[in-house]
Amino acid sequence: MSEEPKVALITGITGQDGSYLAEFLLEKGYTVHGIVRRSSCFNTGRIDHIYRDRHETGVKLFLHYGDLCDATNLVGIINKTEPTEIYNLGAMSHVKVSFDMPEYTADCDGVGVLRILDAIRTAGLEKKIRFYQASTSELYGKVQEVPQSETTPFYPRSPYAVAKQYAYWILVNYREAYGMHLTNGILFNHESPRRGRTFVTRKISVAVARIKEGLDKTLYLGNLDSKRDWGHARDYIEGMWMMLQQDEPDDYVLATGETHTVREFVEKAFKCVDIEVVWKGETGTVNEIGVDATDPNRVLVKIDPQYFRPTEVDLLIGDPKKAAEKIGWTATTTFEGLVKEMVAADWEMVRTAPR
Ligand code: NDP
Ligand code: GDR
Repeated sequence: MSEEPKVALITGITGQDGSYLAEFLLEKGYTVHGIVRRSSCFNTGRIDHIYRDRHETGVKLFLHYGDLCDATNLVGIINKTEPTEIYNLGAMSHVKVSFDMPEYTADCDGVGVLRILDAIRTAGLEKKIRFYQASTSELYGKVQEVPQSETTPFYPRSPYAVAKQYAYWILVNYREAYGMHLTNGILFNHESPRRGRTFVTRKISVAVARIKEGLDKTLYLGNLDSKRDWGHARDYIEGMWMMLQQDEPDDYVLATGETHTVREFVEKAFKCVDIEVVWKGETGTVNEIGVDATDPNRVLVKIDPQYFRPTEVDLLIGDPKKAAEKIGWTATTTFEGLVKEMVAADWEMVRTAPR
């Protein structure tokens, strides 16, 4: 008996995770549909390499204009593509920006999930589609317990996290109310050379490369003391897929189980290009400054208060036991390996860019 063809629909396909997931699913033989937003300039840089190949290789990747804020459009795309799996990765994903755009963030990241779940029901596909929601460790916000697991209480600390909490619970409600195969992946921070440049890890790796090449002098950062459980996006998108292959839908934490400060990331990243950072000034104050150990006159890092958030998430460290036991997922990339890969990629990018 031949298996039903696998068809995936990815919202947020142009983002970090969406691009890795599209590659991964195409490799597995899926037909992949992605939703892209109309923009005045190209916004498909992360997937151009697979989209272009399609003409020569017959790669089954199709793009559709759409938006999580447009219900009619979502119904149309789901009706037309009839996916067997939907990965909802689309979101206004920047925590700091969500304080500037709280209403839009609630609409896209919160109500957007309701729209897509209802679009599935409108299309009459609620028994056919398996759905993954990009939930987040930001739900844990103000520390209630460590490490954080599927049973840790939520205490969101940003408009982004509050919107994602709505998304989390509307999914659970629809799962219970309508028997749909809906899964929340509560993912801790995951990074890569494709990470957006305004997130702290990529901001650091790009700056390290530019400082090493003499193009910049100083990197401006906010809170160096917050701790994050950082993994590699490539590992985490595989976990998303593994969750949807389970007979029963459930919610899972994906994390490394290790935590590091932003300061450690900075030190390790500069170390990759043989620069040692020495910290001056009082810890945790705006006076804190990082200088080059071999040249104390060279200021590598300065604190800029504009990068602090009105409410911060101080400590994230996940407990990935359930994912390991139930679906067999574990993170494979170490913190050291992640930093090295990101710095190496950006150093190469900076070195080879036309000047
Ligand atoms: P990115 O910011 O890299 O990508 C976000 C994607 O969502 C982009 O494709 C973006 O399109 C799209 N998007 C934004 N607004 C809309 C909208 N209104 N309608 C449709 N699409 C939209 O995020 P990541 O890849 O890092 O993260 C993927 C998901 O996982 C997000 O939902 C994020 O909140 C969540 N998450 C991420 C974690 C991480 O550490 N990376 C951890 C936990 C959760 P465009 O390219 O046009 O901007
Ligand atoms: P986060 O990621 O808020 O954890 O959300 P981000 O990289 O933005 O911040 C991590 C920590 O670094 C501190 N920080 C700075 N952050 C940024 N962006 N820029 C700076 O200059 C800077 N200086 C210090 C922050 O205060 C914070 O403590 C990410 C996103 O991908 C979310 O979508 C996802 O849900 C969570 O990870 C899990």
